[in-house]
Amino acid sequence: MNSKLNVLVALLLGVVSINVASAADLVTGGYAREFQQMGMMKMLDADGNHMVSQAEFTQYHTAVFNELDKNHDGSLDKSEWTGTKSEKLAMLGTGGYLRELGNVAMMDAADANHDHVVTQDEFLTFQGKVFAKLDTTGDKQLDSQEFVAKLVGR
Ligand SMILES: [Ca+2]
Ligand SMILES: [Ca+2]
Ligand SMILES: [Ca+2]
Repeated sequence: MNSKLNVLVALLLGVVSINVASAADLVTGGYAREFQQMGMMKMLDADGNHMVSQAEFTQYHTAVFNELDKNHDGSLDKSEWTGTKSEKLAMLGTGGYLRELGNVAMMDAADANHDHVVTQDEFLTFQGKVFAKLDTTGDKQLDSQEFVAKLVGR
């Protein structure tokens, strides 16, 4: 009886966690809100043509990664992810954006193999998914409408 109950509880918990995972969006609502701003788009649009190309998106996030990676070992641990941001990094994004990026929930989202560090590869792959989700026309360019389009469901 007891073990049956345990199995039932485990099943229920399993169902709940699966539901949470499948309903979860790529990024947190706070991150989407702070990232999808025209001010942020300007920072990503390196050549100033009012479009953010996939190359610009990757270049930007490579720069962010390099600034987060304080000990330059090619991966971000929790203290680097959530820690105080360098002055150079503060130039790369708004305070709101950097605060939301520094959330543990965002680190978990980017940490594809769940080893509690985010490698540059994981970070850029994750950001590539964000780009793909925003690039609804699939032309590897984000115009301002795509950039601010609803990224998080609900
Ligand atoms: Ca551009
Ligand atoms: Ca590091
Ligand atoms: Ca990892």
